[in-house]
Amino acid sequence: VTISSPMLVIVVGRLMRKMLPVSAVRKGKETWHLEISVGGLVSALLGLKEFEARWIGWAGVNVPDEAGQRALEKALAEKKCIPVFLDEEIVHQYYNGYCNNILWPLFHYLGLPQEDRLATTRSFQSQFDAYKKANQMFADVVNKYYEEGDVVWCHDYHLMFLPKCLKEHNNTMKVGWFLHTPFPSSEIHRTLPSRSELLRSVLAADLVGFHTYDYARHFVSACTRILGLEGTPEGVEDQGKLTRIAAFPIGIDSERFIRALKLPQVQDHIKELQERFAGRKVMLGVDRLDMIKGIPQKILAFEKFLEENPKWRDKVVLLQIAVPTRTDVPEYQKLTSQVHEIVGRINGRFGTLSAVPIHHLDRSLDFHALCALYAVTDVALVTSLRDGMNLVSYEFVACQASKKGVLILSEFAGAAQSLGAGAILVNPWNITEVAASIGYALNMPADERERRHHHNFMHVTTHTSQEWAATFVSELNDTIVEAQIRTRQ
Ligand code: ADQ
Repeated sequence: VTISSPMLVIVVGRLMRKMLPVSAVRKGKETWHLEISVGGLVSALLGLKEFEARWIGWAGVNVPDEAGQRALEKALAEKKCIPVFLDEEIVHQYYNGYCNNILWPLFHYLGLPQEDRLATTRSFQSQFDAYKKANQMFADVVNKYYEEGDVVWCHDYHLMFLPKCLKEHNNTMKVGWFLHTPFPSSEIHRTLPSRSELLRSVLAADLVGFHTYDYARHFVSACTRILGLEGTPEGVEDQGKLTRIAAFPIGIDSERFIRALKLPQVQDHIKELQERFAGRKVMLGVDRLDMIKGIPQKILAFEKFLEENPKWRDKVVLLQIAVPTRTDVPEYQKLTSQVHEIVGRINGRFGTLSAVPIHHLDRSLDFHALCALYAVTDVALVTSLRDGMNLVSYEFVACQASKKGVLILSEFAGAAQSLGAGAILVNPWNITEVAASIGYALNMPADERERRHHHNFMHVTTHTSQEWAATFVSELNDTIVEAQIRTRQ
């Protein structure tokens, strides 16, 4: 008799590169090209020895025909991934609409869409209906593959309705849910028309996790104020059922970065960059081009610094690497042109025939190029207006063992809770303060830099993604055992 080990079923809104393992491109009627990422969550979950992992998510492509769907299922199965097929209309209403146009901005304190209030209110219900429908489609796929003993871990704001769908079908299923974004103050959450339904569905999970204690506290207080439920230090209780709520700050696979820096091609790249920017201090920003990352605010602060410190004008360069995302959304297009406009103005103002103060790239860099950039940086600038955690700040610290550069970090990123003692914390809205911090960072004496770096490096290399995943899953298991004991008593 063969007993298979329990499966950790990881359900994500979208299977994709960076955080998640795979992206799919159709090459022919029944041929798919899959790109697999080894970074982020994938390596975190490889560390979970007692479980095998399987991924379920929307493949990010529309596959209307049966033959294409079967071929994609087959190709993904080899990578331990199972696709959920969503048609174009659902993607429009659910993924682009409710997830990215409503929940994403709201959870980052940007409020509900306001351009055309009536149209938004009217379409709100249909987007929420699509959200529920899509979550049920994810649940159907989970149910199809689920075996007793498996643990189901749902991720992010795309799947807040999933715990309820799963538990309604099978109340003994072990279900955890983790939010990668901030959970906002209950005063923000209560503006959402579907506020109660969403909270109740999340509460169907056995364990609910957030990056920081503050987000967990906001969630509990939303449950208290909106649903009238009692919040205890352990979680939220509803009609005798306790949902455990806790903070599980994510980390990175720091070893992967440290190892990469030793590779000859990365060392060569580091030397090239050092030569190219010899005589200048390097400042770095790496972000997805998203409103929440505070890119215009960062560049304006850099401009103010140059304005006030003429002697630095030819001695410092800001490299801003911004991967475009959600390029079909007008707000994101507007942001791109706004950033280009500011960069152009500043380069025109402070550049010379031989050098410009800002290099702005609208693209993603491969892993090795990114490591080399982190390693040559003197000051990293993370100015998110809100950010669940912010892994860029962790990655920078992991690559700074020799340089011991300075991290300027927004107090509105979750990472401020863990790297606050080593970083210079700033309010990104306060451009004068950020400009002053740039000056402070560039002039920081070596012993202070070392002390600050040491603090952050210790944190980043001990609070890894592997540890994060293992802690969440083991807590989920414990929660269920405790609940069983309580029921027996
Ligand atoms: P993101 O908003 O995507 O993640 P972040 O945590 O910084 O933000 O992770 C971004 C990842 O993409 C990093 O691994 C980074 O290296 C990579 N990346 C960004 N720009 C890049 C570029 N130009 N080229 C190459 N790689 C690039 C969401 C939440 C965060 C939370 C994470 C994890 O918004 O707050 O920390 O999930 O939970």
